[in-house]
Amino acid sequence: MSQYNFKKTQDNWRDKWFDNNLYEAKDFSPKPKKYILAELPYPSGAQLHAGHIMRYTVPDVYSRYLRMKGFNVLFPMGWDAFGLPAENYAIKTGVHPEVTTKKAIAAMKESLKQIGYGIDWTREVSSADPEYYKWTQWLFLKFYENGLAELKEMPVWWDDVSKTVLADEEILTTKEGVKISERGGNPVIRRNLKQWVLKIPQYAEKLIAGLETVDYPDAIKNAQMNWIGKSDGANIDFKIDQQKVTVFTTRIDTIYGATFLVLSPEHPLVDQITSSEQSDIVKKYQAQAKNKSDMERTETKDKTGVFTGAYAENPFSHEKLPVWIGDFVVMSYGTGALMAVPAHDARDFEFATKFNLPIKQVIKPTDDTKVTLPYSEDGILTSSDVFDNLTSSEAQQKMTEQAENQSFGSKKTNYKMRDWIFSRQRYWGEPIPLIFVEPDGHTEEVLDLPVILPSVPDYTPSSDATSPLARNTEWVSTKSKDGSPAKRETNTMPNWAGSCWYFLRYLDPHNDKEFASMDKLKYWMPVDRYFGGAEHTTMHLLYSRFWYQFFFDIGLVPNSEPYQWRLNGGLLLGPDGRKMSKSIGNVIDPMTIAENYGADALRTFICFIGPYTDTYPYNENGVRSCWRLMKNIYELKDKVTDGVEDTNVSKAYNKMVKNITSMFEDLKMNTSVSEIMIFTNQLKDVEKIDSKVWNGFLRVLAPLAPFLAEELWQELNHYTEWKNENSVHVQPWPEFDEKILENETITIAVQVNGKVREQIEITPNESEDSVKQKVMLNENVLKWTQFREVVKFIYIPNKIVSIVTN
Ligand code: ANZ
Repeated sequence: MSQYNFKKTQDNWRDKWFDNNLYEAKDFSPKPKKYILAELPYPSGAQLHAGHIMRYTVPDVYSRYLRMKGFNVLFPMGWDAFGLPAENYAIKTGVHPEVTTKKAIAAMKESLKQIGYGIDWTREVSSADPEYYKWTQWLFLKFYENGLAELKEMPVWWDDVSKTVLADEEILTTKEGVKISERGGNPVIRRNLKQWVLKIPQYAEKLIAGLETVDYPDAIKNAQMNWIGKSDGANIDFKIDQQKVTVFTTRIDTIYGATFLVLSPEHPLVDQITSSEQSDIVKKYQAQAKNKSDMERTETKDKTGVFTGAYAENPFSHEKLPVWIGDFVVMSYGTGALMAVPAHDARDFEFATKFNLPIKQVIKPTDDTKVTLPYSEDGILTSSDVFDNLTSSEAQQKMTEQAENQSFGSKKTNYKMRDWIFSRQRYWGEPIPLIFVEPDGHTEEVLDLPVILPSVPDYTPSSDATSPLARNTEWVSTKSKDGSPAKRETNTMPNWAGSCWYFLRYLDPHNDKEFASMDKLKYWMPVDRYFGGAEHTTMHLLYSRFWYQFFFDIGLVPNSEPYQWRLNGGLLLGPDGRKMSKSIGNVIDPMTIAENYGADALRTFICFIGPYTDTYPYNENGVRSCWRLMKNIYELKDKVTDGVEDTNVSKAYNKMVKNITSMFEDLKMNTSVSEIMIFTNQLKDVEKIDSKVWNGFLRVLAPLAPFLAEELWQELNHYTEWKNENSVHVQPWPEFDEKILENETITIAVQVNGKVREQIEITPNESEDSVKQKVMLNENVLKWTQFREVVKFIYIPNKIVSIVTN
């Protein structure tokens, strides 16, 4: 008997699969298509890590299953090769990012092959490849041409260690309240800089509406909605002498309860309205506010502010309200000014209490319950003149109408979502394909794409907020279309750029005329299943939806949502149940597991530990038992022979195929491994295994343990020479015989008045009527029911019958 040798098994087949493009997806195949996408990795220098294995194993099993089900499956992979991780790694090691990235890509690709992921490598793309980023630049210019990319002076997060600008969503707050960069954990500060922004807020409504049409878990939809942060309300003008200040409110119904206004310290009116007595104190306060971020200002519990000395007139009540400035009001939201209604808003309440300002209730609950202020619910208006007794929503409508009729206000919708800062002062990214033409510095597009990232020797960040590319004066000076001297934009695009559209390039990776042909886009899009990490719920997933929606609007893609379906995967924790971390020393290297136990055991283990979405600790015993499972299966092969009919095995086989089919459909790879284990044990108990059963079993095993299944399949069929069409991985998925399962019986208990009186045999899923008939005519049951009235007959399908008589 030969021994299970996973290494030999892997070496036998891996190269044959990949050298012969076994997993190649065919454009325009008449088979129905399935586009299965898993987020592409950063080749950041290290090898494949546990996170990658968690991300890719279940999608790979699923793609393999679909391929066998007869779909034309596309399961591609590429490299998100630009960006900080690769650059930081290069800086750390002193080797150029181009070199380190290429090396990392080669190593990771090799690992992905080792694990046996059925990837179509003919479509491999790398975002740092000029043939790829040429199109990233071209697509950026589409935004620019359509007014959605703009150079804007704005306060940005500045990471002073990495010397770069970061977007809001790349910032974390520590327990101590310190703001740090998500990648690298460096402290960040606010700085005003000129930046390219993409105007994603213009797509807020489309991003909201699109969520209705896609199949994402509610948690993802909600997170995106919160990120977009839509607020319906009104802008209302308050007069301050000859000036007017506009406030944004979502609760115009509370306007009779407004007792003061608060302006952001940066509000342009502050200097004009501040009285001379208050001037010093206002200036001092403004200077203090400057050093805080918007987030710090809105999140802090302790409200601060100062009085400007000015008064504003409430356009409804005509009361004069004191005007304050306070840093909890941010200039970047709404109009940078609010009417404070302390009775109905918690922040205003805190402010009013602290500074002893009046609190006036104007909303009461619909019933007569007593309320404690601040009361922030909707209700019935009171102390609001002609609007008394209206409901909040009636009042909102009427008051907005009046404001519009009398021209002191209008309906307004605001979004929390900000312009997306799209430039970085770093080297390792796509050059922004624009030039500034002298003498006035107006921007002009570079038409000759790609703008190649020059290979500079020194790519360390600069401390003056310019990109390292700015030091390369030869590259920076160029000429405009008409020959005028011009300077290149030296900022590069952020990490996110390449991943906004990579899934489109997979569809036509070698096209040098277009980013992808419309015919191919029409055939493959949208993505049927998109697997990724929870950390990408609001950034990558929103950004790429925005790009795609915009491309749809300008006719570049065939539909308006890129991903039909999305699932976020969980994490693999260290054996101690904590997040893997080098500093704790609990990092598990998947390649070491694969070396010790084989890729099939590793894959099966990752499937077995639980549902895709959950997070689990690594467990060496679990891997070992999956290795044992592989070994047990391998050893069964010597029992295989033709023509051994065994009804029990046949039933078990059909049941196993049926269960695993529905489990794979539902992505329950964890329970499918249990099914394989149960069935393997059953086969261990029989003397001979029918070759037809074995044939079907190997096909079911193939997605989970592709190497072992291939080895045994080739042996079963006595193939001597490799041919793609002989691979187990392109065989049809086995059918199961429902009839055999129907004949299977299960035994269930029959209780009469709480006591078990009989066991009867039924077939699974037998109808209740039929079960009832069997039960009521059963001799032993009749003993307890005859001549009595049956008041209840309860049948819990496939479990128990319970009869109650009087
Ligand atoms: C009066 C009022 C009464 C408000 C009330 C709320 C409750 P969301 O829902 O987040 O959009 N606000 C307006 N501009 C602001 C700014 N620049 N910085 C901080 N706060 C600002 O919040 C809208 C509400 O936040 C607005 O409605 C305003 O307070 C405040 F019972 O107006 B409200």
